[in-house]
Amino acid sequence: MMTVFLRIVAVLGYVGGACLSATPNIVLIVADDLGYGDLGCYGSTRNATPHIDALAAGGLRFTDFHSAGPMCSPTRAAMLTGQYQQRFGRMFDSALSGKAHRETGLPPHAVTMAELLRAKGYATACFGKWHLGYQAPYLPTDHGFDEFRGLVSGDGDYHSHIDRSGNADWWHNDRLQPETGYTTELLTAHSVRFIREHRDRPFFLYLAHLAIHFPWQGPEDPVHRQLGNDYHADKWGIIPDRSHVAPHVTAMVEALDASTGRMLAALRAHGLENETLVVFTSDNGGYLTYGEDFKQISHNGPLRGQKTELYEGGHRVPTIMRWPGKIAPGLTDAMGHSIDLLPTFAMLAGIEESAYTTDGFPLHPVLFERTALPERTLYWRADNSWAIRNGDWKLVHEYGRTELYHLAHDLAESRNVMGEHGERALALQQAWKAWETEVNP
Ligand SMILES: [Ca+2]
Repeated sequence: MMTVFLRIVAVLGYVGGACLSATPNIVLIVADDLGYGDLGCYGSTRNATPHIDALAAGGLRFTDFHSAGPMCSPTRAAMLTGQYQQRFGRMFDSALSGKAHRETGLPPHAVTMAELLRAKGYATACFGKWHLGYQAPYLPTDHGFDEFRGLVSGDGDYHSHIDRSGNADWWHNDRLQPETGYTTELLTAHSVRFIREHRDRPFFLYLAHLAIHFPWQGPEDPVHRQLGNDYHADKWGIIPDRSHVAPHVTAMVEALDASTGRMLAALRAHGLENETLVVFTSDNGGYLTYGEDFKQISHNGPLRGQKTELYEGGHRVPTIMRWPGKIAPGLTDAMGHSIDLLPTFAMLAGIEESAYTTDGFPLHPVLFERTALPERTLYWRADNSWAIRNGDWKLVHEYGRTELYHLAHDLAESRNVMGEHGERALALQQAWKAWETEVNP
């Protein structure tokens, strides 16, 4: 009875006024390090991504969507909690390290979207890379997920599932449980199985791919890591031509695309397409190069910079949302952000606003009415780098320099207009400082 009730209950409190007839299943697919230009629908001519392109053709494709950080852990903390990750401490400015952060993680008091949705009757699962804590009480099963399969560290061998420190890193809930197979395919198989098992009730599936994070290993590339060896100085995989990493990454992107195709086919096979919101995004921008050697890795389209940087290439990410019959297909230049997903999902599930706090906006006006979001300012901080965005203006502090860009005229952040707009830059800098003072715990 509960299930039936949840399926037919109207979504209340929707600001736009349109009445959505049912609470959808939610499938959140997060690629890792996937650049703004790595998909066909975002202009890639190198990678064939027909399934993700089809998802985009049937949904809404964002051109101005941002990850909360230019690295893995920061964005994940923000996305799952709907709050700036800085509220949970300085360690979320960067990636959680398997050496320095083994005893800590996303704090137990943080309320995640999985906890909120589970309390509303959703079955919840996380399949993939966690990277928000290495042990209890920081694991997915401590944060609202009924089921977890995958890895807790930031990277693992795609075949042997050994982490950078030489530890086994493949889990079932709160225990290590090895499985055989290529990471992207294993995660997909669990996801397809989960959809089948929960086809008759609302579910929330967080498919947090490791792809296309290093080690750069396509399905046909060899095993790289063995138990007990340290790979901190050799973490990238077996790359015979370091100046041309592209073939390995393309194979990874195309496996990711095949995975997406299987997910969409599973939804279709169970008749769930029209009752499922599918969100596809990335946790940060792609690497173009790494160190002196590794070149031709990802593409960030026309954007400047790459993963770890606060230029657009570090945090503007491909993002698609599809819900047939509810979200009209098309393109939007609305400015979205990782922190918007939690309030969006919460509103769709009819969760009371008093149940959570968020720094984000529900994306309902964009998704269902194609009207503008309220004006707002977005903030980033990554150790010594920071950025602030208001409208088309972006002030970015990177490599010790502070620069002002007008993104509508200069998406590539090539012409610093600080000299012509000093007062604006100063106002943005003050706003960023006020934000930083406010978020620090
Ligand atoms: Ca990442």
